Amino acid sequence: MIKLYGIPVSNNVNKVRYCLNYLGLEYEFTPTNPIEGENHAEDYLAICPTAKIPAMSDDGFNLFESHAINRYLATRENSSIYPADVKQRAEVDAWSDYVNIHVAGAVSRVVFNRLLAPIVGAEVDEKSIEAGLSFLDKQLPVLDKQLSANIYLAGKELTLADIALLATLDPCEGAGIDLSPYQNIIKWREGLKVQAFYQKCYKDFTIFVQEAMQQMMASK
Ligand SMILES: N[C@@H](CCC(=O)N[C@@H](CS)C(=O)NCC(=O)O)C(=O)O
Repeated sequence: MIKLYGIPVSNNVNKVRYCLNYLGLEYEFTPTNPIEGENHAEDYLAICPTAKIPAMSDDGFNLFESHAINRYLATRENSSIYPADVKQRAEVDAWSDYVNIHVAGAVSRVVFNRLLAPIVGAEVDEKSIEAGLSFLDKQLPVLDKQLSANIYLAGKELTLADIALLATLDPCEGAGIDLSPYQNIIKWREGLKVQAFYQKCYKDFTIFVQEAMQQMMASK
């Protein structure tokens, strides 16, 4: 049985949940909450030496990093969301890396400061929000252009690159990141958000944050 470690408020964790759902794989969700320091417990570090969420265990095979986990799962299932053809696969990797390196980091800056800092009692860094937003102003048009010429990021088929971007953009509304100038992204996103793999575990990000805050208050 596959075990997934993390909390649903993390879009990196949800990236793996969307993939598991898309592949139709059963899994056990094992709550591991960094806000409570559970990611530094000895038994978790044995699974995930980086102390990040998500991590996965597949009958004793342990793996961390959401993109590596998704590539493993799709390859294990022989799924076209991570194509076997070497060139198609490389294109999926290129778009996934772009999302992971250039988009996710900028979204995280805004999300952390606008939504999570109050929960963990960190100081809000307005400069970091500004830097994140101005970086997104440069990256989102690239994605919008790609989606004006293609149904999905890497062409005609849905791939891991789409799952990565979908999860990365989940907190945008809650964090006040305006996607309205990017109509191709909006259309692509609407088409994916109605699908079963997404509906099965999606919850409005602001509700996740409110719940996390309530839990924190209750445990104090
Ligand atoms: N590149 C990693 C990022 C993982 C990551 O940063 N996870 C955050 C939650 S979204 C985390 O574990 N934060 C807790 C910490 O750094 O202590 C991935 O894609 O899995």
